[in-house]
Amino acid sequence: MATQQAPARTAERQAFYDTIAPYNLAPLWEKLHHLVTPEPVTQCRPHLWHYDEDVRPHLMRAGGLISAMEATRRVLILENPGYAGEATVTGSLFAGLQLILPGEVAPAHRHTQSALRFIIEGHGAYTAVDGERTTMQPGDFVITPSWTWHDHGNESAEPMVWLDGLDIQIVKLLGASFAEPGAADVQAVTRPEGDSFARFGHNLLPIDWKPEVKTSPVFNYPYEMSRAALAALAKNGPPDPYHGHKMRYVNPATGEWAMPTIGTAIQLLPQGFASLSYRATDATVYVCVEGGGETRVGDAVLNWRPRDIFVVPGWAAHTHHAGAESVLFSFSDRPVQEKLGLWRESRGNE
Ligand code: 1HN
Repeated sequence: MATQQAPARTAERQAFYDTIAPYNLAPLWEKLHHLVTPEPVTQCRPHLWHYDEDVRPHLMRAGGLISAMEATRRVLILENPGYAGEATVTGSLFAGLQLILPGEVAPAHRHTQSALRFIIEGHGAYTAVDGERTTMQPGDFVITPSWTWHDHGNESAEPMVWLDGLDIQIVKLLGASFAEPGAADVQAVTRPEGDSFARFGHNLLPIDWKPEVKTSPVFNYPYEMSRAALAALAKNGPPDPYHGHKMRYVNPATGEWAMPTIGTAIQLLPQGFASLSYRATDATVYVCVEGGGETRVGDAVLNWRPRDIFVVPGWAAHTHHAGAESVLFSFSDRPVQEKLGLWRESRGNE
């Protein structure tokens, strides 16, 4: 059987390691057990942010300190305590909360990182993607595909806050980050609002259209529609014992995940529902949209209420318990793991 511990570091061996270090050489047998572990080992910690108490007041304070224009994006990073200083919520994904105040514009730019927005509060701000605007409502899931021009603006009378999820660490690992500012702060509108949804969001596709990119051509999945689907499922049959009523957001052109690097899902947990223990290799970020309950991950108990955000590390067995009928939105790097043949799950004591 392969050894799980490094061999003894004798004085003679250490002298050898010191001799070869200047040549940029190192002994694998000192590192092997860290590099190839029998099971996933992660720095990612279970963690929960209570939005109303622990995030919102600070976010509003940031609103008085810097404008969206000066900041480019006024975002407070949700940093996993296991990745202090690394601006990341899991090993692969970024999460942050973005505030845009009435009258503000977050200027146009584009980057190879893909972004998702999940709307937390406010009504009526827009995001524009490659010439089309969409007005955002709480619970909407909005996509900014890789390398598309995007700007945000708030023409409503209230602050607007959304959760940003980006594949920053994935793009960094692969050395594929490119970014550029737009020629103008606000990009020209070239198509009326709702145009993409009319073409791609009704179980119909334009007759001769073929997808040219890997991201869904639908860029706003309205909460109203996802919620209606969940309500029907909850009425029509029993919940899955591990997931409740859980649906993934789909690219209607391919049947794939809506985004190539970030998998997104929405689930309804009936009142009193207690899930059976489950784990999968994709660390997952959840947002409570409605209801309230708790998620147990090892010794950690994460108590969630609407607008709270929490993280379940990869390969950590966990259970959800819903006090009230609850809706959770979630995202992870599952599509990447699946494409690479790495994704695994395990139910109960498997
Ligand atoms: C970004 O460009 C946006 O476009 C949001 O709204 C969050 C976090 C890190 C890097 C770029 C946006 C971001 C970001």
